[in-house]
Amino acid sequence: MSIKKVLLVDPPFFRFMGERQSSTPLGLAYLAGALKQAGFDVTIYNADFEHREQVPEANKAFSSEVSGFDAYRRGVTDANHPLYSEVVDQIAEQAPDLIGITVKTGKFFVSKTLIGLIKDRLPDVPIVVGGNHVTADAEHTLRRTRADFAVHGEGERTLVALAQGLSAGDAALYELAGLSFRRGGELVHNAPAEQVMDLDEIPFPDRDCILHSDSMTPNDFGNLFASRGCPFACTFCDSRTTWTRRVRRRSAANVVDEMVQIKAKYGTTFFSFSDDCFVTKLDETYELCDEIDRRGLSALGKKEFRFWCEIHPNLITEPLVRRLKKSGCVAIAIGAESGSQRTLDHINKASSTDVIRNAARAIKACDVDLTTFFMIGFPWENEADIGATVDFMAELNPDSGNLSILTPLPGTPVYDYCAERGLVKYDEDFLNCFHQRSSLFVSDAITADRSREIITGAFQRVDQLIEGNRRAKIQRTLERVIAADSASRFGLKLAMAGGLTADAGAADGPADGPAEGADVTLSCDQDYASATIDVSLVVREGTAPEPDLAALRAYLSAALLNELPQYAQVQFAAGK
Ligand code: B12
Ligand code: SF4
Repeated sequence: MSIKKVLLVDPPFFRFMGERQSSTPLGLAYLAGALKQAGFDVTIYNADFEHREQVPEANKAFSSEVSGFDAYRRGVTDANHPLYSEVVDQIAEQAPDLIGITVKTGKFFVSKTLIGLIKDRLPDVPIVVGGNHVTADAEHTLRRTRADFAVHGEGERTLVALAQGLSAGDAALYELAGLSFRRGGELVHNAPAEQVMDLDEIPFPDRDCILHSDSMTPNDFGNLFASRGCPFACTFCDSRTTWTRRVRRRSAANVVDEMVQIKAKYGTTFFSFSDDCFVTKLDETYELCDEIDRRGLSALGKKEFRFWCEIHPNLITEPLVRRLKKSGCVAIAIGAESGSQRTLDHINKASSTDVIRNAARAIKACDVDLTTFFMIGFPWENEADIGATVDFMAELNPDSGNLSILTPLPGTPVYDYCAERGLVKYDEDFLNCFHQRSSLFVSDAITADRSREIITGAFQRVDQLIEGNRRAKIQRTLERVIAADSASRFGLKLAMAGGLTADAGAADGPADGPAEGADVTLSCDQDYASATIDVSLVVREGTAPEPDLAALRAYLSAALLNELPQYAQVQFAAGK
């Protein structure tokens, strides 16, 4: 069989909820880079990206995810759902010789149905699966789906060797490390593949071959990895199943080469380091910062270049944050996980609420945005633990953050803990593998009905907290922008009319500003993922001469976006 064209597919998930996932599927892009280097023609199809309509990005208001998840569960289990036929049509249209599908545990059921439908339509095209779920349990994946091959662990080398072996009809492919396959009625699992020790040897992820990439925004291309692996061992986390606790790091030059390439090709301004633990050794982090500076990226200013990363709280200090900020870091995420010290100990976070508090303080002290990740619903937790977690999140007062419900992932110690107590059903519960829903709540101490109340209340509180902080930040920024116009260039004095409101129409009542001039009122809608700042300008009666409002609008818009480049636009209320 001659293999020329390989199609790599990320199955839909958020689209069943009426949302979409538009960022680069990085694992597939890495595989595409390696396959292209070996001479194959490759296309990536992110079937979770609705490219035709403006549907919301995933991960917006948490309280709305709960209802979206019900739609997902109904859709996923219905093989006649129109989304499946659309995806299979797209796949068939590509006429691939080999199909690779990435399978996370939460996408297991979608993948299973999809593979069945592809096999019905394209019975002669071999299907290989890989990804986190396959690495955790290749046996289960092959047994429960109609895939022909499974690649476990790091995929680049094994997939290239498999495609070459299939193309050449070489029986030696069945000896490939990292491969599982069917032989007669049996499943065969070869030994794990060696990891690539020098990550610089791996070609850059190929983002050019993503289908519908012309509908992606420049920043959808900005997710990247500077390292693989995390030295910590949190008991709920599945990262080490694929990457192990040994950290391998790309050279600073190699990482920045990729950033420069992404920026030049796609106009990306915001880069998101998805590393499990962006900082492990300080000297390596500083080397990366130096390289970013040396190549002129940080000098571009945050409107043109900025980045985000996640760091373990134990490693955060003010000098580190200041150094990162100097090189363009505008936001740092910490896996705070819990406000209950007994839960932190139980999950082996190797940290304490005091350490986490200090890490949050250090980030805020440097005026870098703080993102916090918290989890509730561990099997041993009671209402007091959950309350302590939501209170702790409120105390840290992050600029953005996630509250997740524990989903036990197969292969993790927390999964084993739950399994021993009969709290999870293997396979069946993979349908519930989503951190923002209440359908699988494994706490022993809390009833299902009560858990739903707790989760709804907690999500609402988190939404309010984050939305409130977002508004406060925009208001502080506008106040700074207004104060900076000390020369009153526009022939009138500006004043904030009251606080930032949620309603664009609220600009009518003059506040305590000057008798002449303009009141500026800001609003932002309640959408968690809002990318627009609404501004109202109300010029006080009797203000003379008539101010140049067009110039004023242009000034406010440019100044706000310069300070808050994450907002797509500043828009002025009609007629103002
Ligand atoms: C960024 C990220 C996200 C982003 C994804 C954005 C995007 N465009 O991809 C978002 C926020 C959407 C996300 C969502 C979720 N995520 Co997530 N995510 C990650 C994170 C941090 C990085 C992913 C990544 O880019 N990895 C880098 C690439 C290079 O690795 P890779 O994809 O695994 O691919 C390699 C191999 O696995 C293999 N491979 C992968 N696919 C294939 C396919 C074939 C054919 C072959 C041969 C090989 C192969 O080869 C690749 C190259 O070596 C990982 C943690 C991590 N360190 O990986 C968690 C992780 C993948 N997420 C996880 C989870 C649980 C979730 C959620 C369920 C959380 C939730 N909200 O409920 C959802 C799932 C949504 C869904 N159903 O898909 C778990 C998955 C565990 C599991 N067993 O499935 C991880 C491992 C986190 C963890 N520490 O436990 N996530
Ligand atoms: S620090 Fe993060 S990536 Fe590392 S084990 Fe803990 S949760 Fe996983």
